[in-house]
Amino acid sequence: MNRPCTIVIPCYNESTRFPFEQFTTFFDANPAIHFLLVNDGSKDNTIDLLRRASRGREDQVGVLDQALNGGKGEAVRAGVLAALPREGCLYVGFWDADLATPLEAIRELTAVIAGRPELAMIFGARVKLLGRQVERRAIRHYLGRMFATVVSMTLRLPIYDTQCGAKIFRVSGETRVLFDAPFCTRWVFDVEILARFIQLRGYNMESVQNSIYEFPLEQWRDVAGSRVRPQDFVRAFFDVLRIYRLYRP
Ligand SMILES: Nc1nc2c(ncn2[C@@H]2O[C@H](COP(=O)(O)OP(=O)(O)O)[C@@H](O)[C@H]2O)c(=O)[nH]1
Ligand SMILES: [Mg+2]
Repeated sequence: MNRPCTIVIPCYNESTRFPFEQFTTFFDANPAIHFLLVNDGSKDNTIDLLRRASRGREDQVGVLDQALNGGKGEAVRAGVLAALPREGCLYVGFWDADLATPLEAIRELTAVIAGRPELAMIFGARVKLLGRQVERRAIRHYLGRMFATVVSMTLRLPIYDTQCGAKIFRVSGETRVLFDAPFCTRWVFDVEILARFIQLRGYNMESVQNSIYEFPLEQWRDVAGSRVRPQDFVRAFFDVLRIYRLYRP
């Protein structure tokens, strides 16, 4: 079967949180979407769960088992690099395992990027508009807004939401460059991808802005059991500074 899109799902210690039924139901209802479930050196039985989710549909749902825990960015990177050589792979993305963004949005994001050849990437954006269900705890909402503002000032890119765990990229020569080298930060690799893209486009911000699309999600909810701790938030600001120094012209 022709499967133009691979979605990488990074999974770390997800044994009690992984929405198994939601995933398998979606797999069967959407046989044309390829998935790669990446176990990132989990200390629990996440790998068994992932193998079980893939069983009987191995062609459509792959499992990548990383022996060591490298963090979300590295798990995503390993998954993307593994997916790129797949024949017929036109889009590659990643999605948080807790399904804070419902899987249904994969089709919406893919439809937009497919219809607009100038786009290199499309990101889910958590915008709390009337008529949409975007539920985030107030503290995370405001911290998140602050972070996004700092990032958009640092990168000089008016982006609203860098940290949403739902992103899809058009496969091209550029994609490999974006994911080739290990990320220097653990939690803000999304920002690093953007910094690499800006560098790749020769700091031509018009070209960058015309190639990225933020898609306001219909639905997003904070899922309990987040691995992000308050100190990670502080570290994230320093990480943005590091990215700035590493990638500035
Ligand atoms: N690979 C990897 N993934 C992680 C790690 N921690 C969290 N994740 C994954 O990253 C995604 C988002 O994690 P989550 O804890 O929900 O973070 P939040 O929603 O940003 O607060 C999930 O798919 C997790 O399984 C980690 O150390 N390594
Ligand atoms: Mg989460």
